[in-house]
Parts: sequence; structure tokens; C-alpha cells
Amino acid sequence: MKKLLYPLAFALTAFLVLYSCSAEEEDTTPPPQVQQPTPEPEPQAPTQYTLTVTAGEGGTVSTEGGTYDEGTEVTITATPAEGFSFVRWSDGQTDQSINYTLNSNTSLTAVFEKLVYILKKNEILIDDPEYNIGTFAGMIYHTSISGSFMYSHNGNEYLFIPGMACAFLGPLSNEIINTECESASSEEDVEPKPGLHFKKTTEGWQLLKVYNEVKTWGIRNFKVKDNFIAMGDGNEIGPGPWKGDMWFGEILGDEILWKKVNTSEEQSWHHGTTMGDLNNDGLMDVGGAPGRYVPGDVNYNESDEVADCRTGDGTNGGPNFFLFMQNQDGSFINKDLIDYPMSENGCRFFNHQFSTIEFANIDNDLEDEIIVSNYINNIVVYDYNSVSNKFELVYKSLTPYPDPSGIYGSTSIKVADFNNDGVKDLSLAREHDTPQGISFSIWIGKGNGEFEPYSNSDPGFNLSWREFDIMDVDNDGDIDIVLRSNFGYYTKDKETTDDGYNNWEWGITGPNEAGVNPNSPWKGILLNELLWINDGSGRFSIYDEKPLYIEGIFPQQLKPYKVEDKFYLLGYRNFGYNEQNQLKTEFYDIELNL
Ligand SMILES: [Ca+2]
Ligand SMILES: [Ca+2]
Ligand SMILES: [Ca+2]
Ligand SMILES: [Ca+2]
Repeated sequence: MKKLLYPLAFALTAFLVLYSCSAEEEDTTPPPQVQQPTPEPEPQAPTQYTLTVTAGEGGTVSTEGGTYDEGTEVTITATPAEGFSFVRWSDGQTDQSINYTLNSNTSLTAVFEKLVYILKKNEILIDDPEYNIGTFAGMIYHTSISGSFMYSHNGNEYLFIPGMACAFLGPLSNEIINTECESASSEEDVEPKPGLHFKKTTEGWQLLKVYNEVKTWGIRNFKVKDNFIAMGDGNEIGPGPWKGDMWFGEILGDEILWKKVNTSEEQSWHHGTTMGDLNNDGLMDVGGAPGRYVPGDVNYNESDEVADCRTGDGTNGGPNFFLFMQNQDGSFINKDLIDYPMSENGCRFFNHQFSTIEFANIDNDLEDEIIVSNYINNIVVYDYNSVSNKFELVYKSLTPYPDPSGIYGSTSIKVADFNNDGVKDLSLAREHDTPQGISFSIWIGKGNGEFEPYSNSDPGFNLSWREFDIMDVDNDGDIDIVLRSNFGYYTKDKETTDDGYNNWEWGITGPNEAGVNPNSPWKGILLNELLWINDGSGRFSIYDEKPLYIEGIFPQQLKPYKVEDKFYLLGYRNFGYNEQNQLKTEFYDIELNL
């Protein structure tokens, strides 16, 4: 069979070759006049590709993609969520909305990043019908002292600006537009002023109330704890001796129920103010320093021991702190519960002024201790002795630190565990009116009731801060320090650190004109130097991970607060009065992403 098939296959091949040659020859002949219609070519199925579009953290995309014919142009748009900005697409394109032509299977991701800050501005008008024009402007501008405070209650945020006399400043520089205090020789010559109470709403910060129930000359120190507030008048009107009232507030919804803690005979200069439970009866007690000078029993008039006691009146007396103990009925009574120590020569220890006071439970027993500091930075702790029913000296620092010259006045003490060893530590702010002066220091608790000076930071006077808050601003578990700014931190150039935002002292008018003078060289604020970040051991350095620069706003005060893990600075500024004598006030609510 095989032999038969072979010649057959050969013959067939020869035929095909011949036929093929003749077909080629036929191609050269003209086409026929009438052609049969050629069938449409079978339509080729187009190539399809898949586009996958996804959004990274912080935004959305207009489409998830799909399967498209080759060459299809698809429009896709990336939209950042609040607090984020669009950066780019994963293929490198930087337009938020792109037309993408599909030529292969493609995945595209929109990349977003968190904004350094979210700024919300709102402006309000504050009626000032009853008080001298300039009063509220001076309180917003806050020329001198540091008593404005914020607090949270029932998930809401509040700001209280205590009344201040003798601060009648216009919105520009140091323009005095009211002279009520020009000839005042003491606070008695001047009417105290009401506080201003604000709340954060969905429409921004709004005035809740002008608080005529709590009129003050100048609050310097305050403390907010649980639902209670203590604030002490630390005005320095006239040559002194200065005096004012201590106030206790109970937070009830949007209200604060204020009461005066002292009698009129008990008015004092409350450079320091604190609050806590000194006797474990569940009622807040209020403390004020330096307190009242109390003469001693021994007269040293005729010997050089006068110098040893240094009391000025030749006795072994000294200032007694005010300890306003709260009674069950909510009233307060000043009780002299401190057993002030005497030295061997019969002089009283610490007969100089202690300018700040704090109540805090350092040893974790049932009561708070009394912690005080004076102008040479001694830190002294008194603890309750249930046998004597007195607070007795348990610690006195050996070394004035860091400045033995004694020119740094203590302004406030705050207690926290700054080095995370489970033992409470102290932070202490100071002031001085020279450019070298304002600083704060950390004293580490040793666990035996003693403290050790550990670190010292000097943010410098040019930053114009007074007092500080402690909170974990960057959510790393370590307590950080936030300076409380009086005037804001203006900058000419956000990149300049040596001659820019800190090249400014009180009295220079430039920064105050910024925002209203288009030719002002000041461009905005730089917030880095407000934030002192804890390295976990209790050493602090300026936040420097990125510039916290905000262009075009010039707050006169900046106050920090936190809501859950979000960190904010609330700034505000006055722009003077309108024709109806209403104070124009602008709020800058700044959420920072650190
Ligand atoms: Ca108590
Ligand atoms: Ca205690
Ligand atoms: Ca500690
Ligand atoms: Ca921290």
C-alpha cells in the first residue's frame, strides 16, 4: 500500500504547483467587469485591558476602574479628604484629574499626604457697651499676664479670658486708647473687669457670655482640674503691695459657677495659684502664693542677727501661703496648716517670697503635697502629718538651679512623670525681664521624696512666652512642653531661624502691624519653638521635624489644647472696634499634624 500511495502524493503535489503557477498568471488579467460583493471581514474582537484605580490613605478616587477596550480614554479624579492634600498618581502624574489612555493592564493609586496644619478661621463681634473702649481689645491682645485658659467639658472646648484692667491697647502696636489707669496708685483706683467666655462650635469660636460675676484686675495663674477652676489675681497695678482676689469656678454645662474664695481682708497678690485636695475630704482646696507676711515673735533689732533673718522688719517672720480649705457647704476658710521650719538661730527658713505654689500628690498617699518655689529657685515640699495635723517640710532643694544669682522668678510648677520611670517629677517655669531670662527646668523625682535638677531649657525672651502647658503633643507617650505665647510667633521668612521669627522683642511694633499693613515684612507665624519635645528621659528640644509655618495669620495669643489624640493651638487677634463699638475678633483654630 505504501508503495502505491507515494506516486499518488507526488502527482497531487505536482498538480498543486502547476495550478498555483497558473493562478499567478491569471492575476495579471484585468478584473471582471462585474464583481460579486466580497463578504465583510469577520470583525476582529478588540483587545481589552483592565484598569484598577485605588486611593491611598487620606482621599478617594472617582472610579475603581474596570475593563476597557484598548485605547479607551478614561477620566479619573483623586479627591483628598479633609486635612490631606493630593500628592501624585503612582505613575508619577501630578494632576489631580487625569485622562488615562489604556494600552495595557494598569493599576493606578492616588497618593495623599496629611497637611501640616488645618486652619479654621472665624470672626466675631463682641459688644463692649459697658466698659471703656479698649478694655476687651487689651484682654484679647493680652499685654502682660498669662491667665487665659482653655478646658474641655462634655466633649466641648472652651476658652476663658479673665478680666484685665490697665490694658487698654488698640490693635496696632502699643497705641494706648484709654488712660483709665494712668494715675492709678493701686487696684483700688480701677474697676476690675469681667471675663470673656467662648465655646468652639461648628461655626467656629463664639462668645458665650461676658462674665460680670467674676471681675478681676489681672489673672496670672490658674488651674483646671476635674470640673473645677481656680484662678488668682496677680495684678501689679501701682507700686504695691499688690492685692486681688482668689476665685473658684465650678463647670456646669456651658456655665461656670464662680465664687470668690477670700474675704476682702484676705486679698493678696496671687503670683501663684493652685488647687487640689489637701485633706482628702473630696473637696477642692485652693492655694495662693506668696501669701501674706506674718511677723515673727523674736525681735532682733539690736544685733546683726537682723541680717540673718532678712525679714526687713527685724523679726523672724515671713510670708504664709494662703491655704483656702473648702468647707462642706462650699465656703472656704484660710487655714494656716503649714508648720514653717525654723533654723537653729531662731530665724524662720524661707522668709523670702515664694512666688509660685502647686498642690500635687507626689507620694501617692491620700493627700496632695504642697510644692512651692521662690525667686532663687529653691523648691520646697510640705507633706501632711496626720498626728500634728500640719504640713511639714519634707524636701528642700540644696542648689538654686540653674541660676545662683536669684534673678529668675518662679512662675509655675507642674508635676508629671517626665522620664517615664513611674516616679513623679517637677517642671518649673521662670521669668525675668532681660533677654537672657525666661526658661524652664525639670527636676527628676528620685523616689525618696527628693528631686534632682536634670535638664534646663531656655527658649529665650524673644519668643515672648509666659507660662507653659504640659501634654503629649506628638502622641509618643512622653509628656512634652508647650509654651503659652502672649503675642504669637511672627516670621519674615519661614526658613530663617537666626534672624527671622525670633528677631523680635516687646516694644517693636512691626509684628503687631502685620496683617493690617500690606507692606509689613512679617509674613506669618512659625510655631516650632512653641513645642519642646521630650526625648523620653526628661530632656527637651525644639520640634524640628518640619517647619510649622502658617502664612498670613498673626495671632496675639496662642493656647494649646488636645481633643483625643489631635493637637491644636487656638490663636486669636483683635482688629479694633467698628462704628458700633463692637470689638472685631478673629479666631485661628489650628490643628497640627506633628
Ligand atoms: Ca479638701
Ligand atoms: Ca501625697
Ligand atoms: Ca519620673
Ligand atoms: Ca511626646
